[in-house]
Amino acid sequence: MTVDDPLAPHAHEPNPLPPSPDAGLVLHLPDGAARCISPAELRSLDSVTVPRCYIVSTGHGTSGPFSFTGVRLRDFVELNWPGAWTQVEVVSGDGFGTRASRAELTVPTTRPVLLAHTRDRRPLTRADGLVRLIVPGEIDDALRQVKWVAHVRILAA
Ligand SMILES: Nc1nc2c(c(=O)[nH]1)N[C@H]1C(S)=C(S)[C@@H](COP(=O)(O)O)O[C@H]1N2
Ligand SMILES: [Mo]
Repeated sequence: MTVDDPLAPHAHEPNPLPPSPDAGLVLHLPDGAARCISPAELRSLDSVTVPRCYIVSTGHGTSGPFSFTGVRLRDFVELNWPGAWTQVEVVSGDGFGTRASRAELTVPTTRPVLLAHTRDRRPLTRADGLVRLIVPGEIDDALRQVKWVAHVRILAA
């Protein structure tokens, strides 16, 4: 693991600026195939809304509550990869990321992990973080609330 690894522990200092104007993301499948997903395509999928989400920014205070709407990460994975999988890596264009295990993503909950495109019923702007990973269960800091998701990688082992 190097210091440039986006999945390594990160600083708490949030980057306020989008790394690029383009909000498309690339989905990487376990067989090596990759596919571009536009925000429009994401918006066309079944969505869920999770109310009362907070972004707990260490050193910058907490913002929220927000209601985030988006596609459950679990649904997104299963829609695109019907085979076996063990975890998902979600990485931004500015080198910030997190991973979630299949166990975490498939536990029954009304507050699932989302690929969010909408906040408080308004489309997220690129500056807001479009597309943004929302992990409602993370309530002590915001290190998994990945803005500007650029890569979603499904891992099978
Ligand atoms: N892509 C990306 N996502 C990120 C960060 C970042 O630097 N880059 N910072 C994280 C941290 S440390 C915080 S506190 C929140 C800040 O989110 P906000 O800008 O919506 O307040 O974003 C998180 N997600
Ligand atoms: Mo933070």
